[in-house]
Amino acid sequence: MKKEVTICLIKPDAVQAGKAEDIKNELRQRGIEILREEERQLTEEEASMMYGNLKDQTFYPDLIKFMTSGPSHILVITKGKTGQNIIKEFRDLMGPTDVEEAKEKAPDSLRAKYGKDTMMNCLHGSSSEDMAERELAFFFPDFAAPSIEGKPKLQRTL
Ligand code: YYY
Ligand code: MG
Repeated sequence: MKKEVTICLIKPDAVQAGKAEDIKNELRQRGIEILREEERQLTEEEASMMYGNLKDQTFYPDLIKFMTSGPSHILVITKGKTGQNIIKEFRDLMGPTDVEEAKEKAPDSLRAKYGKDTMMNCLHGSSSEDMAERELAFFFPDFAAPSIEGKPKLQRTL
């Protein structure tokens, strides 16, 4: 049996504001399962791995500074038996990058509810299967999905 998972990272703005538990509860309320979690401050290497595609943007240095400014909560999440479509489902649940746009177009999204602005937008979610695989290998190199109810270990589909 294969199981799709993705990385959900609660950014330093939300952790600093004491919203991490509220966000995790929102995930659980929607049937999302947290398989792993770790609280720690990202290194520059980790932040640049996540955002390497943006390194020519003017906001990039500020983004790296922000992402390494305080603790994040890094989660491996899935949903249901197969996790099917969790990468996209979580991206939809986060909502648009710009919090103002999120409030306007997706008022129930987590960024609309817990984000501050375009950079301090409370959450990161892997953008594709390739990025989910990369981020998972980077943040949780020893990750193996747990066996459930005595079934053999699940394989990751990333
Ligand atoms: O995947 P997502 O986080 O929704 O947006 P991206 O366009 O990949 O940008 C990644 C990250 O960069 C965003 O979450 C905040 C920051 N950023 C910014 O500070 N200013 C922008 N104009 C665009 C993105
Ligand atoms: Mg992105």
